[in-house]
Amino acid sequence: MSATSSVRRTFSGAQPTGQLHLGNYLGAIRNWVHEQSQYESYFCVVDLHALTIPQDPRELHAATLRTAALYIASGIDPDRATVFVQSHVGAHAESTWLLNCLTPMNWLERMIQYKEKAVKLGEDVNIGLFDYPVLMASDILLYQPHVVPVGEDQKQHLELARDIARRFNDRFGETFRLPEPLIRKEGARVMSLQDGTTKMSKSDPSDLSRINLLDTADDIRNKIKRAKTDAVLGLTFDPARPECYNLLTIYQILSGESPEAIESQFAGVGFGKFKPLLTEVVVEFLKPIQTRYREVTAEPGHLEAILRDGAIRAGQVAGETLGNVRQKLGLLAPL
Ligand code: ATP
Ligand code: LTN
Repeated sequence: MSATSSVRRTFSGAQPTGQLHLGNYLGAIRNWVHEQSQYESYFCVVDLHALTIPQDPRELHAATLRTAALYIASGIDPDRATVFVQSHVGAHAESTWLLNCLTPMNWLERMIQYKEKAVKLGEDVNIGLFDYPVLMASDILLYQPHVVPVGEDQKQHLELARDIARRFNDRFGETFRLPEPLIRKEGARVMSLQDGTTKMSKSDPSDLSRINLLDTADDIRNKIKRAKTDAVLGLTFDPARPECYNLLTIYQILSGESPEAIESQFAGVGFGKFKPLLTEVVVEFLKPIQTRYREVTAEPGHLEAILRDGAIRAGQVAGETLGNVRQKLGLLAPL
């Protein structure tokens, strides 16, 4: 498939670390579900990215299957979209080496996610963490996608992928399509329940900071009860009240009500009244996802078959682009 093909494609992925949370769902996965009907879609469990921070091997193995199952449970239809595991398609790692040799160090030194994670990890920073965005660029560019649906935090990485693609095309001739980020404003940045100024994240050490898609009703009740709030009476979408803004936004997206209706409903109310209602909305929203998750994982071999099939389909597309890249670079074809 060349960059000029008329097939509209989308590609995205999430790391199998911990389990997916409401931020992942609202910022990314729910958009994938929407996109799959309009695009030829590739959704990847990016296990090689997870290795950039120390992982327990058994947990990584379990989290890879869990993440794939959660894609399906969230509404990704494996008959429409290709669901696969990154490390099952060797082209991702090979292409990363090739693109590494074109990417200036200082492009990577500017990456905010690297800088933030490096500070947290101290001495544990490895080259993979630094190189993370080039692996991500490979993931994307190999599939020639038109759009890449992600949360706000990934915008800079997408710009880098475009820069790498542009540089390759300039030097070696038109090869990669420059993908557009697809960042839906609503839900693009769901914040931690413990701090309305930092994003909800799988790697936050406090589980109270996030609502996981597989949390029980009791977990959810407890987390929302203990969520940080302010002392102002009356709930509003006021960016100066980050915790209030975040909880109302979650309520708004999950309930489907308009911001105006929500503000008027909660104008004279405090968090004590609001929190049980939010709990109910979240619990009800997650129920069908959790039921579907149990179904997907109950049938032995079902998920494995989806991933096996996905890797074959993904491998064909990625292999074609990689072959083209190798040829453009002047690498001798295998004899
Ligand atoms: P980690 O904390 O381990 O880096 P993460 O929670 O950021 O993980 P990823 O697997 O890196 O999750 O992200 C998967 C997708 O979810 C990406 O498209 C990312 O932009 C999106 N995403 C992650 N966190 C949020 C959030 N808080 N709000 C909206 N979107 C998010
Ligand atoms: N870095 C992304 C995960 C990711 C991704 C991708 C997203 C890896 N490769 C390709 C979109 C397209 C993150 O969410 N942390």
